[in-house]
Amino acid sequence: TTAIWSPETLAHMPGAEIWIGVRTPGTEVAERVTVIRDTLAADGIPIVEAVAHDDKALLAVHRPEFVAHLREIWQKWDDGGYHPDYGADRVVPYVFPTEAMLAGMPAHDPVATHARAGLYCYDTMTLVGPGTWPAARAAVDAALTAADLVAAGERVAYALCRPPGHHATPAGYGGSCYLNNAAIAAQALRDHGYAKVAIIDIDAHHGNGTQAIFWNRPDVFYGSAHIDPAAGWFPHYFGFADETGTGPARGTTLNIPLAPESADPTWLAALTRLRDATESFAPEALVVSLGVDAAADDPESPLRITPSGYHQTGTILASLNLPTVAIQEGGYHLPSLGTLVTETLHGLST
Ligand code: SP5
Ligand code: ZN
Repeated sequence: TTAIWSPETLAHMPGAEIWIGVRTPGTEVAERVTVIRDTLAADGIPIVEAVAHDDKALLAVHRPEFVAHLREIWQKWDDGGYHPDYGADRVVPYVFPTEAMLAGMPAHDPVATHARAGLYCYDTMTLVGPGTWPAARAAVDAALTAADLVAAGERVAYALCRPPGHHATPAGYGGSCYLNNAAIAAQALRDHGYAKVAIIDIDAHHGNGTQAIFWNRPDVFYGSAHIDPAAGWFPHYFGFADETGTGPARGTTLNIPLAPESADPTWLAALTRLRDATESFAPEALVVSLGVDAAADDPESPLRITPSGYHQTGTILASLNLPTVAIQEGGYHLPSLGTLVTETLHGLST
């Protein structure tokens, strides 16, 4: 197993997240990366820096106008004087042009930056600052470097991506995610010639962005076990068992929502179901959306998975015997984060 990271991923400092109108410090911090990197290093896992890649796979999964918006919105916000005039040191939308406002009418594209800020953003938790684009784009390079290593013959490569990606949709950011690193890795594997690719998402939250990107693509399977959105958990609107894909992709999405307080036995049974469904899909490569926020001590989910549970998760996925790209997603308990990741990677490498 080789790990890939980029120092540029440290540049993203959202500084806060605004949840139910309250500005809190936020848990998706740069220290997540250094903690994981230091634990991997202490464990003897080789770590290399990401290699710069072009936008081909990125633009195959995200709309170009969305990508351009993310690249430019911070500079426009800074130029707009929102910080000196109002104390707004991050991009935070205040108008969201959802169906509630559009009401079926043809909307005019606004010019004002404070209006445009809501165009491609779907929550108030996911702030944009000066380092957001460089970090998100560097995370994509880490994912693409991992895909290259696997295509060149490594059985497992791990991209220490930050910010995470699985909530980023074809044209929207949210849930602390901006660009969908796992979807881009899956697309890159397709471009490398793997005819069918499966994504198994073990982050505690449903990866609504990844599901959306491949919703009508029969060549990419999406399977996820996650905290039941019906119990009040993000992303709230998606992640239910009846979401299975559409058209030619019907049956290539599998969601397994889990009750709060679910522990290793329930979790490992779900992972085994995901494994078996993946085997039936018969992919040529695997992407693992490797969030570790289902851990017992994580502040962002009420699931109760142990380090041993993560090791066994890796073992179950390894039994698919597929070239595997693992992509870091969530995981917010700094004292245990590194161990949870290395346990999973050890399992994956068996
Ligand atoms: C990638 C990822 O794991 N995204 C998770 C986004 C879910 N965040 C929801 C935040 C809800 C408010 N957090 C309050 C924490 C209370 N302990
Ligand atoms: Zn998560």
